[in-house]
Amino acid sequence: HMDLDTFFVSCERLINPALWGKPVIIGGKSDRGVVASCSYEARYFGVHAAMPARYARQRCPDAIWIRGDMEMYSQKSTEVTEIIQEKAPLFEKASIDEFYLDISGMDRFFGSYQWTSELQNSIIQESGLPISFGLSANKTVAKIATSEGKPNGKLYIPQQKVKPFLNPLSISKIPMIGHASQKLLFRVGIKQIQTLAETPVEILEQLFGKNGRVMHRKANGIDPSEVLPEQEAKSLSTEHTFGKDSMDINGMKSLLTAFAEKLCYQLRKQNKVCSVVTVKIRYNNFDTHNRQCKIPYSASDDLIIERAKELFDKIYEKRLRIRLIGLRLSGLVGGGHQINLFDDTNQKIALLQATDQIRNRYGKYAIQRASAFKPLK
Ligand code: TTP
Ligand code: MG
Repeated sequence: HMDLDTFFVSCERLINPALWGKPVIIGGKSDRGVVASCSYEARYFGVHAAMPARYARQRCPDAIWIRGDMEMYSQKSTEVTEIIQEKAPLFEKASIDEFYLDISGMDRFFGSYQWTSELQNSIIQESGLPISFGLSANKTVAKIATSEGKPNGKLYIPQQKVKPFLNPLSISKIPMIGHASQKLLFRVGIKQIQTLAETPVEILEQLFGKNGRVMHRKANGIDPSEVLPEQEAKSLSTEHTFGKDSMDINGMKSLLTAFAEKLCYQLRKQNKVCSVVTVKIRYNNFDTHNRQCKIPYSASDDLIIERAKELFDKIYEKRLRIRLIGLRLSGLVGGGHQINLFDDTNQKIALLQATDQIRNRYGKYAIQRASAFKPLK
């Protein structure tokens, strides 16, 4: 597993070396903003990713704030991806700045640790960005090793060291354990990975359903999931043909709302953001019209719902009956977790995360905006 160090900050330092050695925060500084990425000098004061700007300002008043430039970051991300692609036999891009590589077999020729160290050096030399790696027997342990070794880390955990490595760590280090699961586990007295590993799996199943079993396995250093080479989707779309042609404008907008919610959820699940929104209308005479607009990179429902409705207003010719309506999100790039945009407020992000968690657990239609529910006339 490889992950770039303080990725957005490191990109900014490339174009402005004066930022080296200083506390730097990427994100919106206003009361509504959040921290997207921060340098270690800022972390020293307790600043961390996803922290509301208000708190970050209090903790580190001297930090240098930069609003961020997604365009540049995704370009640098592509540059690093290309270096890895050229050298690695099989890799998966897991987010804007992290990669899983399956290098089984390389050890016979080079020794895996040496091979990965050389790749790390090439990335640093060629892209100018610092990157850390964790090398181990599976994805989960490798990812945890990366974060333990950061920054400029290179940590190798051979199979026989996996348990001793994991045991003393906090359960929060296991990638699937988010804030809510952590709270629940803390409440029943499970804080260390070792305790989690020794908890009977039935108890975890009672608490977390099927996920409990996976969690238990991961705590024991077991993760059979494979490195999946990228099958890059260029766009996400959905459309619906009506049983009966309609000219109900509010009903159409409600449907577009439901489409946008569904697609944005898919985007966030894939750690992606989009930059183009397209609405498609087919009238009952089969005339088909598309209209698209560019947006700043986003996976946020609010913005995309708003744009979709505006596009609909622009292309819909009143009193014509509609046979089909569709929504497409394109211009996709890896977006780095769930928070991509500097305009999202804490409450909005918390709301998206909470609804995503409900969907992850109970299915993608478990929760929807009421405005996505207007029956079509
Ligand atoms: P991370 O790899 O989690 O963070 P990082 O690269 O800044 O720091 P680290 O050295 O610990 O890896 O995320 C990669 C980028 O994704 C990060 O630079 C900014 C973006 N991001 C957000 O926009 N919001 C978030 O909440 C997080 C965690 C990351
Ligand atoms: Mg990173």
